[in-house]
Amino acid sequence: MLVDGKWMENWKPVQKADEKGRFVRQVSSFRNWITPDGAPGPTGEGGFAAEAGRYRLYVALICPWASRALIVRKLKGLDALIPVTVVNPVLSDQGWIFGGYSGADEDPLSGARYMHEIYTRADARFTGRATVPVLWDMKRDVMVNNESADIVRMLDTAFEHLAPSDLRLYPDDLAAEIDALNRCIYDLLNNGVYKAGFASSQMAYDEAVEGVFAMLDELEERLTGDYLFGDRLTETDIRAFVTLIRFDAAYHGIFKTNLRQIADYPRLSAYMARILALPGVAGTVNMDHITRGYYSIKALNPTGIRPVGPKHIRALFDAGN
Ligand SMILES: N[C@@H](CCC(=O)N[C@@H](CS)C(=O)NCC(=O)O)C(=O)O
Repeated sequence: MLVDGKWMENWKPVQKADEKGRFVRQVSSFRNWITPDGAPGPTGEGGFAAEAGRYRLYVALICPWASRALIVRKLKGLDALIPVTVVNPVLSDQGWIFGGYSGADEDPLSGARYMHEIYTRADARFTGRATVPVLWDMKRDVMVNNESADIVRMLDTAFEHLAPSDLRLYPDDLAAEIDALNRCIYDLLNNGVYKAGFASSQMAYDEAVEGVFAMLDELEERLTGDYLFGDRLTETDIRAFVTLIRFDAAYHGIFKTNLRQIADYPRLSAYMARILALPGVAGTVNMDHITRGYYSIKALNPTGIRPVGPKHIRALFDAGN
């Protein structure tokens, strides 16, 4: 991680643990919002008006948080307005690195080698982990935001005048329910799999795995319609999807969340396939980056060997995902 703008030590996957060995994720620190006219958003400062070609999204295709921003960019038809840079799926000793892998880009802005250079460009004395996604303002040359939950929300509304869309992923009438379900899905499932994978005590692992499968069971029960809120696709579906699509291919093995697979849940499997079939979504899912990335986490898999299965995941590879 960076301390006072300097890279301090070799990259380690566990960001922080509590006294019982539970994985603790870092809180994001750049929290400005793009808005239609540059007025301040719910957090941070103003001055970030929606403009075509002004902002760049840095992502890793292995990363579920980055992927949710990427999916929303697609679904809202913002590809032409917001260019994307994809990092190498394999974390280096200095965190995310640019280029050097099929489907990974060089940094087009500053020719940076590591993602942490993007952070020190934003704040020369930055302390923390250099995470993706990052939304960068190429006009002011500053970081707008590095929290995917915020990025998802601003992409839902800020560019409406430039790219009109009927899709509203966080509609007012569902806001409270979306927030409540997001909280459970984040804690037990999205971050729950990481808590299982990076637990440093049996107790922390057991607790996390119990939460993961309790949440999956609950979602399976709930899914009587096409989406979690009936027939309307919302950001909650995108949040669930990014973990479901990685589950059998990566988490079930590398994070040991192996009580069941998504393939064992009929409704969740159909739901995942439904979202994958939405226009543009399949293009954001890169099974090679996902499996290569997770299975190269040295602390969990020192040899870096990628498993050949499970078999049903091969179909996703073969479909070009
Ligand atoms: N709160 C952030 C979390 C992002 C995050 O943890 N990203 C991981 C990849 S999945 C990362 O970049 N980790 C690099 C590191 O911790 O050094 C968000 O949702 O945007």
